[in-house]
Amino acid sequence: VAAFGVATVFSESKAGDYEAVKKDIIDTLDDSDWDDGSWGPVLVRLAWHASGTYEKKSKTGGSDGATMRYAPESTDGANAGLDKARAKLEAVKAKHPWISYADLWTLAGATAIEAMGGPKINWKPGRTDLPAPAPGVASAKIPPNGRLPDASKGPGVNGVDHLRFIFHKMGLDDRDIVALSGAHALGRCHPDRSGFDGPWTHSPITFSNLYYVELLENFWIEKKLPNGVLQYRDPDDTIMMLPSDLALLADPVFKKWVVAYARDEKLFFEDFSKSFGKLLELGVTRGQASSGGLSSIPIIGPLI
Ligand code: DDH
Repeated sequence: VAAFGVATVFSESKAGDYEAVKKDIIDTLDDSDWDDGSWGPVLVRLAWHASGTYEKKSKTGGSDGATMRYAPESTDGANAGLDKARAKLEAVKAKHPWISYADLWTLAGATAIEAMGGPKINWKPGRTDLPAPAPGVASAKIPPNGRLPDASKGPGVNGVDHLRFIFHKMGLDDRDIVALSGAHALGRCHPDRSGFDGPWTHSPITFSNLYYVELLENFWIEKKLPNGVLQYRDPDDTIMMLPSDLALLADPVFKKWVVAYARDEKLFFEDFSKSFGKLLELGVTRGQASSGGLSSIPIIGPLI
């Protein structure tokens, strides 16, 4: 029973109607004024960066809490540009105020993958939002900078070691590393965000195994951008690879999976779906006192 004077937030869906949220996420994707015509890739990057801060040893970080709203995570250079993705989702949040930001960001990534032709992702709700810390108070629940991968590490063994360091600390393995990297079939680099420039494939708003095909079959030539950043280009200078992408060719275990996914898109879709599903679950405790939210939330899933 609502007490007199308590404001009611207007909701266009019933709490728990994730299908209604998904529909509105899909409706926000197409936009001829944004990059290659879809917000999908940057929403996938948002879901990944929200989740990839997880550290298994300390059980901190991950998507629960939606901590990217707060410094120092919000100002991490690795997250440059994701403020735009978060702002874009505000319209969806306004229509469905019952959903947590943490659920909304991860659902948006999973939904975008599916909408761009990718596999279904086993997304589960139940994340809660960390309340804003008091001004000037550092919260141990907000992960520090430096937990996400550094694209300038590579193309050789330094890149291999770095990828293992970053992903093994999340509790993910070599196969997950290669499968998740295939998300770079989508989207592009922006000089005003990461400093790198250009797309990895010729179809950046379609989920496919083309990242592995390009990585293996194209020639990759060093290119120094006007801003001094080093990346790799194909002979036509139409697509690019990061130094860290090329590190996947510098290790026999990584390369085995690159070859497997280049040859077999079905295998890639199956493995990506599993690994991305795992990624989105990292550190999600569903009310067991990790992010200070609701005490218990029924788990309804898989929904998509
Ligand atoms: Fe990534 N990524 N990513 N990435 N990523 C960038 C863009 C996108 C690295 C660096 C960059 C994953 C792994 C890695 C996506 C998804 C995923 C950009 C460009 C850089 C740099 C940002 C910009 O300038 O706008 C590095 C390094 C790694 C690694 O070492 C493994 C993973 C695991 C995923 C995932 O989703 C599972 C997507 C999508 C984009 C395109 C974003 C956009 O706006 O377009």
